Amino acid sequence: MAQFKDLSDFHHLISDLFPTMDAREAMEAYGLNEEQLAFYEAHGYLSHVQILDDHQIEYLRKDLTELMQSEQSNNELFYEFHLNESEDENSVLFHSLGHWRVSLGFHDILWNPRFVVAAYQLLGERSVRFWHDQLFCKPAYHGGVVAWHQDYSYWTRTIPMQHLTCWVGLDDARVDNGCLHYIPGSHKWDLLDRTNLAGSMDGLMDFLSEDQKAAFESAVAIEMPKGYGTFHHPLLVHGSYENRSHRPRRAFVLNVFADNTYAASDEPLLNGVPQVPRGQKLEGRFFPLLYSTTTID
Ligand SMILES: O=C(O)CCC(=O)C(=O)O
Repeated sequence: MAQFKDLSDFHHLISDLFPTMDAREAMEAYGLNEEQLAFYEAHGYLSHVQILDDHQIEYLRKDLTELMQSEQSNNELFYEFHLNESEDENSVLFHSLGHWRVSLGFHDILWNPRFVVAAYQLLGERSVRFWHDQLFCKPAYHGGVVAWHQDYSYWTRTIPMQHLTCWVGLDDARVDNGCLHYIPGSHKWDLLDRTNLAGSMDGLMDFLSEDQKAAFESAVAIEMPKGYGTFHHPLLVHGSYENRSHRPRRAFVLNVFADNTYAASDEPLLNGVPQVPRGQKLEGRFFPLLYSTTTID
């Protein structure tokens, strides 16, 4: 893993892990088709989009191993670092934010053409700006849950709601190792209260109507090969169960919003990031533009 001091200084690919392409070439090579876009619109998610090849998976796995060392808990470049967010040693959930500043691979993944092109299209062909990254890793046998939630319930400090999440597995994701589950169509629900992310699966149930509870009977398990990504809407309800298998379930998440998103609070938006006054546009060092419409006109 590269030992740069703070990779947020660089708003472009640094390594040769991903190909350098202009916006048009990237769209021609990796653009989503009409059917995929219509599926996202109807269901609130789009899964099975290839994001990484085998070499890129191996590279990111090596970086991940170093990022998960306990010494990293002293690294102030992370926005958050939890060796076990659940606080129960029998159900471990490693969770971090801000590792794009620390690791070359997790920095460059933000500019991966396969990712940025899909994000641009799913945001309704609007320029894509980085919000933050996340790692969610569950060790074999005792990996913890991620409670049912809507992402935007944690993000109301940024407006308007024009956000998008991409989850990518670094292991094959299956029901037995705690893959993501979605409630299709829940992106059309109103914003619900936020719950504790780790610990218990069902905190959200207290806030749901009977019809909404019934929708959980149609939950979909997102089983995907490693290196594939699933995109979801900021209101889509999702969560994941324990890892009961002998395999780890390692994943990273990229959270973006359309350009022209603003701070809705005077509180710091992310730990260690200078405060952005309420009403000011999110841009600059910590919120780089990843794919711009102007470059493909
Ligand atoms: O990795 C998981 O199990 C949960 C991920 C998640 O909540 C998200 O992608 O928003």
